[in-house]
Amino acid sequence: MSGSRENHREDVIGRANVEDTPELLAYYDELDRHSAGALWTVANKIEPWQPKSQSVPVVWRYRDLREHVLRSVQLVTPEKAGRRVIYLNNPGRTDVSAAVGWIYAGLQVMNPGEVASAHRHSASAIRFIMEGSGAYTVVDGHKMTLGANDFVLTPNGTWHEHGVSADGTTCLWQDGLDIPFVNAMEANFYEVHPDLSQAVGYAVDDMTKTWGNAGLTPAGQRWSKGYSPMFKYEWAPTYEALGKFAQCTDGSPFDGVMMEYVNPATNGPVMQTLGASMQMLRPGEHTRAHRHTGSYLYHVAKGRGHSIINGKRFDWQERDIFCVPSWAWHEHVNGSASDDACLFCLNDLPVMRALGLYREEAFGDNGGHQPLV
Ligand code: GTQ
Repeated sequence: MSGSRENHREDVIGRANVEDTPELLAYYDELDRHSAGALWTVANKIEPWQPKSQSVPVVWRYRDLREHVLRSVQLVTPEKAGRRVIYLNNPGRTDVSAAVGWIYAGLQVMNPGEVASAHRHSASAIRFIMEGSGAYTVVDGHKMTLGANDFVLTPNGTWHEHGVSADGTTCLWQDGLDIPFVNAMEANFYEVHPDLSQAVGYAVDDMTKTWGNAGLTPAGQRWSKGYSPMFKYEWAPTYEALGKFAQCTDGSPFDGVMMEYVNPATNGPVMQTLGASMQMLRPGEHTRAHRHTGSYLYHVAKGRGHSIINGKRFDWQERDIFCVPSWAWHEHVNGSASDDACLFCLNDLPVMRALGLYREEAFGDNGGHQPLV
């Protein structure tokens, strides 16, 4: 028995609507034995009217999770664990270890002087620093130093290792990767560096010093790889840019003052599969609801507030992480009347856009706000 055929009966002309009979059930069993099936038993499921995300909206509260992440320091070493990470397991996506949709996320902790061995894989990653000092990542021989709300790219195929310098403090950060997506594509390779670590071959932070200058790129240098040469994006210039943009825009009715991190060589997304943005919700701002295809994983970089996702309220504060599944209605509220709130977002929009799957819709009723359920 295929088991999936009881999920859907819709009395709509043009949609599958075949009653089970003993003869048909026997026929389905026969097909099953031949590793085949009748399309009308699954058609309404595999071709929904609109996207049906298996992910559920979740807030991972840092004040609840932090102590559990820190406990892992007593329990395992980076050498034994490879990566000392507690991953965010969306209740609807435990089968693929995703935080939302096809995006994986985890919280990693590292003590001063520790380093995780160098490796590379087909999955692309970002590492977004939450707390601590002395964090660094080496990407293909380029060493990037990292502070809170900075993030570094470790694009697919690049050797990378994470560490915390001996004079630093315990660091916690969020990893975000496209592991579930690359696995779904059945294209994931993984390799440990033969020396377990790589030599640093360039001036520290060179890729950001070279490519991260607003409106300027290095004369005569070309960059043709599919990911951004600016391996690290820092918080201070990001926040400054949002502040400047806010002076001359009303912002998006759905997202406030929002800017996308780009590959300075192309103005495209930072990596081929993962995009990132930072948005500022001004004091008291309450955005209008909309929905779009693509999965969003938000990290509260600053402030506090709440989001209403598919009619349910989710409160958040600094360092919390929450997700908006594909095609879920969502609107954001800054909970402070005097200070701004900033949301970092990791998403799969580059995939949606590249494949022609991006679609967006505004919530029309009720002044653009969802009724709470
Ligand atoms: O740093 O490359 O959280 O490969 C999970 C898998 C981080 C990494 C994770 C990984 C990484």
